[in-house]
Amino acid sequence: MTTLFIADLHLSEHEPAITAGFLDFLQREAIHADALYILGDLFEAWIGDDDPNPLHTQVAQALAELHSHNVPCYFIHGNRDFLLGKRFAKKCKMTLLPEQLVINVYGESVLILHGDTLCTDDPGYLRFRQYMHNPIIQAIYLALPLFVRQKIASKLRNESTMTNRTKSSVMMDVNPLAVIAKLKENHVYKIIHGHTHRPAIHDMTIKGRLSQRVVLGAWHENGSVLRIKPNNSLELATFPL
Ligand code: LP5
Ligand code: MN
Repeated sequence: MTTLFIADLHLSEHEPAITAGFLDFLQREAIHADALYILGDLFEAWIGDDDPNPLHTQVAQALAELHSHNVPCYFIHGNRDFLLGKRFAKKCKMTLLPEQLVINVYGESVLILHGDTLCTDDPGYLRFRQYMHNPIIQAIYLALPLFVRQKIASKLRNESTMTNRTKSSVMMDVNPLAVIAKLKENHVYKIIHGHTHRPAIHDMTIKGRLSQRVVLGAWHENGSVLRIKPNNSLELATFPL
């Protein structure tokens, strides 16, 4: 019995080894789990559920396979795939969750989220995020022809890669005070997120009690997964793809 958490796979047709590693992970491990939580950025960039990319069909079929083995799969949007919608989620037979949620994992309350909203030292990004999450802007974007959407997505990805080079390491990480505030607001002592690509288990003390922040790793040469067992033990593992 294990509950699995992953994030930041950034799947794309240009990285077939990561896709192959993910499909293998689903077959080998996730299919035996109690549940799989995907905490955002499953895809490199999502431009709409109507994108006929064959990679998406392949991933949807593999995720739907979990459902047929009674393994529920849950998804929280990341900053790359925030447009992933109900139509694709239905194909994957996965449940779309709100941007942050307290879940019960073997009797313990755990807050899960992608992690970008904790980067409060980067107000420029948070403004950009607010703009990208505006429903009117999203509706206009989704009404554009696919090739235009693809062009805009590539432009945004390039801009992001360029501006990230100019940002400090502190700015690119979560803000520790924002983390503590989030834990307190939600009355939890455990938080799991991705986004920063800095896998670690951080111990903290909140209201005199041990508290933990788990950061999931991005998938590059290796895959990364957090396993929680019924005794609430945490194992943050990497494995070759
Ligand atoms: O993603 P990553 O790891 O590179 O960096 C993120 C932040 N960047 C982003 C941008 C995404 O990578 C782009 C995703 C495209 C998705 C598909 C298109 C959907 C379009 C929908 C329209 C409604 O999230 C980056 C953070 C970093 O994480 C660490 O937290 O720093 O933030 C930025 O790069 C934002 C910049 O700081 C500010 C904004 C630059 C504005 C560029 C405008 C270009 C306009 C072009 C329009 C055609
Ligand atoms: Mn991210």
